Amino acid sequence: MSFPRGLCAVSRSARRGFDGCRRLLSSDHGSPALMQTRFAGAPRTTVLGCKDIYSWCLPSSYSIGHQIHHQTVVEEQLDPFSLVADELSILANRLRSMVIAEVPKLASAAEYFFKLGVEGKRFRPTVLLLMASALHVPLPEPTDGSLGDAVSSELRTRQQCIAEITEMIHVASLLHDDVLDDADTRRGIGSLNFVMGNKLAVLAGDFLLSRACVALASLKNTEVVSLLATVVEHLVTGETMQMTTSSDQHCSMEYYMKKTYYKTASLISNSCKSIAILAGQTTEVTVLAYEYGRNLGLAFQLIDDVLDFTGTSASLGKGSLSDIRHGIVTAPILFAMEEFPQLRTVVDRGFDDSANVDLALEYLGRSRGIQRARELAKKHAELAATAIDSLPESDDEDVRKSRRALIDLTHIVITRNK
Ligand code: GRG
Repeated sequence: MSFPRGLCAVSRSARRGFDGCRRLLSSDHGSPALMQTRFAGAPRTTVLGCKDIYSWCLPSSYSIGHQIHHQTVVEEQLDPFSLVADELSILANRLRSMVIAEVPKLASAAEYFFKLGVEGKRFRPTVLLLMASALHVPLPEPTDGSLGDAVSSELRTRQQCIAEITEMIHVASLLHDDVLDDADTRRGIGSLNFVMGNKLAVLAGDFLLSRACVALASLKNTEVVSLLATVVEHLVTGETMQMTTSSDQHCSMEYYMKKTYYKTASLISNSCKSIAILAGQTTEVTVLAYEYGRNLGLAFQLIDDVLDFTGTSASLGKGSLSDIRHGIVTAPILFAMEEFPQLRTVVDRGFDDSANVDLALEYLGRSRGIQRARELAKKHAELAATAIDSLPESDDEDVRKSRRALIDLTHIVITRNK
């Protein structure tokens, strides 16, 4: 199964015309790809030019061709991040004002990761703002002047609020995670627990979570409140699953995928779904928004787990090796174990001894573990792209551009090297 580069820009009707697309949407959070997309006999696309402007280290050949009625039209590559850049900076300012606290120590702790330059990749708000545009249904021309615009802008503000809440929940979970892991760095600077101590880091996480709750309540939508409250439960469940594994669970791919959904994919998938709910979309569309987020989140984490071994290069041992050193068994090792069952004994011994880490790396190097983890990420990226491609058609240029950007993101996620 191949994931044709640049397919994102191929118009949906053209794509349907030549692909043998089979969709089997799954309700099983953890299962690997249940959907297959086969692009048989696709006409060759000649790409004449492109632009590489991503901050996530895209391969230099990354490009897009646009296929309309057997004609190839070159399309300028748009950076998904720059598409929402203005809105992201408004969002960043609003977030800074939302986390102001009464007590100075708490204020400086809570704003720590919202300060200019330490905002992270802003992956989640970018996805959510693009999803909001991708699901935009242009209202009929208002007969009385600006009423239609006011409705649209009110909805956009509510959807931005979802992006803000999501980012606050995300940062709160990072603060707590760093305390649990006793981490000393995060986003290239000292982690908050390292700089201000565990107690303040935990309290700052609680504070962000409470501000997220207040913002969530202001939306007055019980379905969305319930979804995002469940996300917090999932974060805690995933974290607990990771720290309390039996030997069998340690070595189970199913357990790993379930934990990955809880720890990483639940937040982005349920936030995408919330964006669709606020837009008053049909159940079918909200499910597609959810599926996009779920599969993108799973692909994102699978690549994160590969990068932990390889870092920016393709060679083993070039990553931070933080997971294995913390005794966390991820997809590459699980796949390696399928090829070399004797690796299980190494895993069972734990990784306190660095000689054991080296032995596991040796098995991993001899196996197809890294490759298979990448392939699984690619499958999930394809599923995410198919979810966007399955949305009801739209003639609106901004809607189409945002959908293309969401599909481009699926490619960025699996080709990133940091
Ligand atoms: C207080 C909400 C709350 C939960 C507490 C500790 C815990 C329960 C949950 C931890 C969940 C966790 C840290 C999941 C990891 C998610 C993840 C992949 C983080 C890295 O995301 P990036 O790379 O980070 O997008 P940046 O720094 O770019 O934002």
